[in-house]
Amino acid sequence: MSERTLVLVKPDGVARGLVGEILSRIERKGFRLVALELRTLDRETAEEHYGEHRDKAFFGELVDFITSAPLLAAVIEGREAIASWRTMMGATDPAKANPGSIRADLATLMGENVTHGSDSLESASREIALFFPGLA
Ligand code: D4T
Repeated sequence: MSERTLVLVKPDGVARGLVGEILSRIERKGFRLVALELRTLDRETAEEHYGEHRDKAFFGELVDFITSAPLLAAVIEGREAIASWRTMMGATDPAKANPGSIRADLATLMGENVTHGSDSLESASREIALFFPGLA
């Protein structure tokens, strides 16, 4: 099924110059870019985006990090885009990510793991509406 998912290249990925590498993987895979924007997140949007982690010990650091510098927000579209993009990213902990995935290839730290992708149809709709309210 063709579906859309939210992709973030987090501030560590932008600062390290990995935007081109990551967009290149998305394009080579065959996904379509629907929206693309470089922006620095405000705390309110970041706290809403990571709302499910509000009670976790790492929440404050997570919000500090994601708002610390510009990130790249994108919406991509294609067959099974949500699951497929999560496979391309690899596990949240880069040390456990499958070889060939973005996090295995390009990251070492869980708190600076370069990318984000929605984890379900529901979170994809919620996150796309949060980052790109203009998209239907
Ligand atoms: P995101 O949401 O950033 O794409 O990551 P995941 O979907 O892969 O993982 P997540 O929601 O469980 O975690 C969100 C974010 O928090 C950081 N994190 C996570 C952390 O710093 N320490 C931790 O123990 C966990 C579980 C990494 C990603």
